[in-house]
Amino acid sequence: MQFLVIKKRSIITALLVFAIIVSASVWFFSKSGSVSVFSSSDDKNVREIHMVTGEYKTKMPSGEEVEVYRWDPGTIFLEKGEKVNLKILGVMGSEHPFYIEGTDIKGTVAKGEETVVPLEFDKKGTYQLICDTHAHHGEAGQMIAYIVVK
Ligand SMILES: [Cu+2]
Repeated sequence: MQFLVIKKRSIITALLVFAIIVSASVWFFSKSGSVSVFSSSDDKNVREIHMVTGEYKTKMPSGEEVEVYRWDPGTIFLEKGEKVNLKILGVMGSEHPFYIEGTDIKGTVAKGEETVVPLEFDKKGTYQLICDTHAHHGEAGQMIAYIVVK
């Protein structure tokens, strides 16, 4: 009898501990689940592509100084209908006002700042990300990145 009582108590204790662990973990997982839903339900479906503004500078055999700016990477690939946040960090050059050919997308990348460009294309093709500053100056190189939508 004595033995049984102890056993019952320990069963009850074990059940209580079990119930506490279960409810704690349910609370924890539902909470962590809702946190990720609130903070990044979209982010999970939105891929990030990071880009920087770079610069090449050299002296040609003629002695002429040549300086070109570029988006780096110079080519990025997207699936048709895919959502991507293109995050461009301004590193070289003070300002790069840009547009994406064939879209309404335009903006500016400033030195030391990150510009986030949400992308989603419903047509396949190659879209040019063009920096307005360097496109028309007849400089050695235009500042163009290619967005390839497959
Ligand atoms: Cu530029």
